[in-house]
Amino acid sequence: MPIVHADAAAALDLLSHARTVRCVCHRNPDGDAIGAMLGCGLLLETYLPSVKVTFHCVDAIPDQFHFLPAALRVTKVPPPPGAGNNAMEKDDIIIFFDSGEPKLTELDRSHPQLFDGSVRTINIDHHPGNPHYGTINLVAPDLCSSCEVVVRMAELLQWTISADVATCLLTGVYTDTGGLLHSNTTARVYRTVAELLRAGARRQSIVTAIFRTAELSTLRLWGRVMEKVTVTEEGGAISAVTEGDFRATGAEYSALTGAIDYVNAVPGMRFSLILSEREGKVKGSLRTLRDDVDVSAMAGKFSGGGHRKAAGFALPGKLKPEMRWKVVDDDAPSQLPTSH
Ligand SMILES: [Mn+2]
Repeated sequence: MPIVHADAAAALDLLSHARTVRCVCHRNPDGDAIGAMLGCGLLLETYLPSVKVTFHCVDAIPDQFHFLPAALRVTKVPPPPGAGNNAMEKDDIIIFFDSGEPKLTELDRSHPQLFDGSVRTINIDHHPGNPHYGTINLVAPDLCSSCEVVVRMAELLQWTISADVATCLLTGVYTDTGGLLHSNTTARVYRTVAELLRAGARRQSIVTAIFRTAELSTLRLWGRVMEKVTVTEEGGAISAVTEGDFRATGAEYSALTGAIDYVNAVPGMRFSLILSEREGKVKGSLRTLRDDVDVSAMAGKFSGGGHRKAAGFALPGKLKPEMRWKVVDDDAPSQLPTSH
């Protein structure tokens, strides 16, 4: 369902009666989660000046996004609703950004009141499986990013986007489309980009920070990923990163983001996969360039999910390498017995 004027008006009605609006994005925040949260929060500060806006995420904002306006205002979890000096007030409103399901905020256990209807919430997202857990849901799976949802909301409310807000929102459009390269880059996305540039979005700062800057430790981690790519009989390009690789290179887990697009570049593959060990879990990131392969269904077999062309899963355990060797004799008419 596309977002219509009534949705934006209902959100505005809720927000304009709030004392504090607490903006929350998902764990391991990416450019879209951060950009949508900051961009929307800054818009609210302009158009609803009597409302106090705060920003929250369970995980720290990665350094590469610190150039965004208000990035340094993001704090950890919001106070729980209920009694006490710093408690969340009953007229506080929560806005969730880019969180396809409650558990991605990691507040579902510590703050269950945010999901059982006792606190009023707005759910701004673009993931297809979003179960509409908010009091008001601005969920548009046809849009490339949550940032594009915020652009749409501003359009419907006839709010003008400032250069600062445009910079936040263009960041999410860029990161969720892989720099306007993924298949979700529709004609509409180019129009959104044009609007944000016209509003003064600092495109070069985004390109430099997101696509043209990499820590030495990241490059070394990526080196290990590329070196270990193998190709399976099922047409998968697969690589793996162990805790040892993270330790030896000094790279953070988040440094792996983006490496999958290079593994996915091996010609003729049906899909690509990077497995990574993280604190007793193995995370899998899946990509495909093909229309006849659905990697979200593959991820689903391991209790994961995502989109048809980009998906992921996490399993408890660690990685164990397996080497296979085959003996062949070039001169012999038939193959020798195979040994593993
Ligand atoms: Mn997103």
